[in-house]
Amino acid sequence: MKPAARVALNELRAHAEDVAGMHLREHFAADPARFDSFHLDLGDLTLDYSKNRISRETISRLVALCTAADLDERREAMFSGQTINSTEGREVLHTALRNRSNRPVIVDGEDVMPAVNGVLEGMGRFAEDVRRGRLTGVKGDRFSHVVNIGIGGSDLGPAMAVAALTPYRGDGPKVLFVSNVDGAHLSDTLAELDPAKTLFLIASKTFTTSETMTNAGSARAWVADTLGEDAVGAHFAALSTNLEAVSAFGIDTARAFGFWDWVGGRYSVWSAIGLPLAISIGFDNFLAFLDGAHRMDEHFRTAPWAENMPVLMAAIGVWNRNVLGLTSHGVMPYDQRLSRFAAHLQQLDMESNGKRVTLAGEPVDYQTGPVVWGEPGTNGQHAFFQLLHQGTDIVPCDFLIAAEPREQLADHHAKLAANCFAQTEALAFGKTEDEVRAELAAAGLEPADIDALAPHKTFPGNRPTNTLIYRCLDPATLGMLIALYEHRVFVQGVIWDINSFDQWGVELGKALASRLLPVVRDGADAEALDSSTIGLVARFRSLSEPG
Ligand code: G6Q
Repeated sequence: MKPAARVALNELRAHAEDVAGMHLREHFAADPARFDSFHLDLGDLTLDYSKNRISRETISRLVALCTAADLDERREAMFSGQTINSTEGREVLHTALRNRSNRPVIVDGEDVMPAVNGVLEGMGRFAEDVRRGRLTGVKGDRFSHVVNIGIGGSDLGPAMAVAALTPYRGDGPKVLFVSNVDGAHLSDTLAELDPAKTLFLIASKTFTTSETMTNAGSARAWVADTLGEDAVGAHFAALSTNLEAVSAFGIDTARAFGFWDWVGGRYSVWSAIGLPLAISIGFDNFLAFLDGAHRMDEHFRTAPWAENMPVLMAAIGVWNRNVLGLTSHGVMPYDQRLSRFAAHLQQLDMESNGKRVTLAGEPVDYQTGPVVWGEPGTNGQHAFFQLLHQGTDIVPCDFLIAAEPREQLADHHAKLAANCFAQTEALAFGKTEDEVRAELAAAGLEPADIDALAPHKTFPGNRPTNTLIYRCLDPATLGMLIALYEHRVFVQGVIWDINSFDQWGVELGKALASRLLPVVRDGADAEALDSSTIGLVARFRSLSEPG
């Protein structure tokens, strides 16, 4: 951490002794209009951050921390295409992919915008051709299904967004996702499909990822076996930065949509990796999705820190993590179609900020990224919310909800919203032992029973949450929400002085599995391995032998 940021963080820790001991009940009692000063609107998106254990002074001090961390300079370095991913020598320019202003973005002396717009146009033509049946299978059938084969960043973002925007599909094909190298994923997906009506998108930045290439090979065989080798061309397209490998696989480069090494996998839904989304919702809606993200980019670039949504969310996250010592972060969309949102954010946040050394390579002596997890409400309430209310760990959570339901089904949406707000209320204010005792007495319980039950029914409260409300989950709003979290991750990475854009932990996994494959599959020499791995491989091979 930069020396000035360290000073600011230490000052925050000293300040915490005054403020963090104060219960949220007291904060709200002291300032009955607390919501007014602790919420922020950006168009139809509102962030309520009043239910955090913070005061106005905390916000000023968090702003000072951002300034001390040179956030201004780092943000400019990202948007202007400097090589901020230092360990891979790359720029970080996912914002250029949704730069709807077309302001030039210069990399190596050249504006990248014409190339970005060129790929976008090609994606638009292809997406609409598939949706309208102008592009067909080899026998002239309209595509009823599109199967995206990719993993990690080449899967999670588009899979989440396709699910989120299901109502925009219209009469377009159904888009499915296969990621796991477990053959069950591909087999179960293809079981329902007709090869003559299926289009495969092979999504891989590198076009070398073992899981994706294995699934792509099996999908190719499925098409060739059923429709003939010559059919492959009509049933495949590719999304990649490695166009040579795409050709070698047998996909015509006219059906390959490129992007650039300055797009990180987990930030790539805005690039050609977004093609399955563009096919699912139509190109105009895809452009609206980019517009929403661009709107958040402009807000992040221009709003003062104290009125800047991603900065506030990031800074409060640092307060929870580094000052209050909280170890995980929950994301609870009260929006069923955001069922994969937490999974996407998990990758975005944990792959970006799960780092243990600074940009200079020094081990950090403070906590970096928290564990991120979550599930849609109200389901979570009937499962793990018990721990959120009464467990020994305090988990700060973000709650998300749309004001307008898509489905006009009785009072479902009012019930959904009432649950969402009630949870944040209960987490913040809890229920004191006195309140519990009064309730039990009113219910006619004997004093001895009240004594026995009261501790179990007491809720400490004082558990921090943010709530995000938006009008409805449309493409622009989804774009804004994803970009909001991307910038939140960026700001935290700046404060922690880490590289949020490499992923050596992922690379390690890729290398280790290929070393073991010959041992597992072919029984190759296992001598150099540890006894546990040797034992497991031997047992695996003996159990999998026929008969
Ligand atoms: C994302 C990571 C990782 C990556 C996958 C797939 O930021 O780098 O999740 O997206 O490993 O990689 P390919 O797209 O190269 O197949």
